Amino acid sequence: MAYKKRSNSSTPQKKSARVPLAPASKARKAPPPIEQADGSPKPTKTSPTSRVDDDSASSMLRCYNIPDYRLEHPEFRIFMSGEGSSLEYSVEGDLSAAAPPIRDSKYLSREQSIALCRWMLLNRRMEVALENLYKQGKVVGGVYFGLGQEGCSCASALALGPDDWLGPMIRNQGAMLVRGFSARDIMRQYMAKGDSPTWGRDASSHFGDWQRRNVCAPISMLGELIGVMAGICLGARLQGKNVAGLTYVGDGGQSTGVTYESLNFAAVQKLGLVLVVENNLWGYSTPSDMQFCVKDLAERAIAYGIPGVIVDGTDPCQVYDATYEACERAHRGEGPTLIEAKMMRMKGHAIHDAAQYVPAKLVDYWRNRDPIARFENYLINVKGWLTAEDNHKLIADVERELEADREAAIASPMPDPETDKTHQGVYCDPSCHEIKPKYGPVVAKPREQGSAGPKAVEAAAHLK
Ligand SMILES: Cc1ncc(C[n+]2csc(CCOP(=O)(O)OP(=O)(O)O)c2C)c(N)n1
Ligand SMILES: [Mg+2]
Repeated sequence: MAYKKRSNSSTPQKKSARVPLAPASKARKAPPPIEQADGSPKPTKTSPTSRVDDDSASSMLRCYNIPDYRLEHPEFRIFMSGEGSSLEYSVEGDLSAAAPPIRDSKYLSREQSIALCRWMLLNRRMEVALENLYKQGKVVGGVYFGLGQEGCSCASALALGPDDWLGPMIRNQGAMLVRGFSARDIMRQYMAKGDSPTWGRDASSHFGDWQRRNVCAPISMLGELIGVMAGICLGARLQGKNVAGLTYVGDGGQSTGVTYESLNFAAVQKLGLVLVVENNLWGYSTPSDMQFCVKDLAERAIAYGIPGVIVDGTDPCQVYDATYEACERAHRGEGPTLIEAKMMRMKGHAIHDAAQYVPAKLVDYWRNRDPIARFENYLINVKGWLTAEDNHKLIADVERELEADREAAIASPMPDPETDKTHQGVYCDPSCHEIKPKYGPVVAKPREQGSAGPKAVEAAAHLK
């Protein structure tokens, strides 16, 4: 059997202009005026809900704008052949193209850029250390990697303000580092140590910190975190503050029903959700070509009436700028943004998956677009913000930090069955702890005409 699928990515070699982020609704272009018999333009209605009284199809035409920050537009086709254990994928397209340059950020300073490079490096080296710990039999459960996605995780988290919230997924361990967790915390967690963030009661990256770091613990059920983050934004608004709630979903996870429901809710309520759709071309062993029919996942933003934007997920500057602008919108109370970050999952789903189904040529193509190597080169050779010597020092510093964290994590004790922490606090009761409003007393007032937020009657009902 030969399965041939449509092209994978965006339009070929179309040079994209730098376009400011604008809400899709605002970016709609009005349809060209249609002339009436007397030569005067015929009025047209563009609202999706408005009734159009004439029978002209073109009068109903609406155009949407999805800004695309990328500097290249790869075009591949994935073919599937064989069945069962002999099933394999092959790829066709221009795989010889040179990697694009890093796009200058509108916002990142020299210091921030160097810090970002360091986070990305720490993210990668920590995952190498975790892989080794797993092979030494020290990890309880599996290990998940964000290899090739470090720029996306770290740059997006760096764009958050102190009052904003992060809801990371399994591949966003870099985001957790940026938000203040240490590699030691993450390694202890994977080894289910007694002094790990969950005291050994859960493994992998299932932990957060709602008190100090504003991090919501990841949830395994794909898409569920989006509603939780929307709820956090709603809670903050009821306390008088518009915050951004950044979370992620994969190309596979974006097709879940709860993603639709949550994003629609956030859109209607104009909540500051920032959803990064990590289109890493695979959902387990299924290529993205076989998961959805839209050309770009950012297009789905149109259906929610919110802005959608495409970035190269291997370019930290593009990711930072798009996330920063989305957070700014969130702070202004203008509602959610969907950012599609295109990149490639450079390892299997988790450590147990050798990802032999991925065509080797495709891996080589994306290896050439390594976010860390390109960002280092950008800082040293393009911007002149880092000397090669400083870069060596930075790498040595990261390695030193990691080694100390790794040793401390290994030396940490396993949970003690006799201590109360091991079996307490799994279920919460009213005596356990009190969750106080973080930003101010909860208030619900009638919505002013045209402003964001729930209607008066709804607010009253919600607060009962
Ligand atoms: C609702 C739900 N369905 C199925 C799964 C099982 N599952 C875990 S990861 C995964 C694939 C996810 O692919 P994608 O969303 O593209 O994320 P990636 O792993 O590529 O980052 C699946 C199907 C799940 N965790 N939750
Ligand atoms: Mg995926």
